[in-house]
Amino acid sequence: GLRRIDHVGVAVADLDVAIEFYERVFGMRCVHVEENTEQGVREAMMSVGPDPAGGCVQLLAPLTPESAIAKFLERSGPGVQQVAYTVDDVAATSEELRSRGMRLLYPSARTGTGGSRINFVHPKDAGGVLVELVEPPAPARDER
Ligand code: V0V
Repeated sequence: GLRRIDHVGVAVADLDVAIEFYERVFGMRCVHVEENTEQGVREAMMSVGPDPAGGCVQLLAPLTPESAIAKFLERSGPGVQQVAYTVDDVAATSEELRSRGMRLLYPSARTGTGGSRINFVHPKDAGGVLVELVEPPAPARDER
């Protein structure tokens, strides 16, 4: 099942400009920057409070014009693109959600930020919200 909010993903045109904005205006701290070619993004994890496990904003900038983020920016402009939940077992939670009629975007999990394993529920099945499932890399970020 779902454990907590892992991050809220925000589509931005320019990653460095967005990082500076979130630091200066909201006082968030950039804890990780990564390029994920499979997902077509350059992304930054912004810790909301002192502990990133308390929840992050993930800034997402497109790497290519065909990427999901480029398409989103074109259609909707910058803004919230996804809500991501931490799960213990992405395969098991994906299967559970499939059994409840949700379309998962991938047959099996792909690689996300920091070596996590990720899958997504199609936004048309989840009330217009792109839902991401995140299984943190071992050792789990959250061992409670
Ligand atoms: C599209 N739609 C959305 C949406 N994207 N609604 C809410 N939130 C979004 N983000 C709506 C769109 O307005 C259309 O509605 C309809 O869905 C189109 O569906 P489609 O033609 O099936 O799909 P596309 O081509 O618009 O693509 C949407 C999906 C795509 C979600 C399938 O963005 C995707 O594959 N996303 C998963 C990968 C991803 O987002 N990667 C970037 C983050 P109408 O007009 O029909 O009503 S990478 C990441 O999060 C990482 C690395 C990490 O967390 O670690």
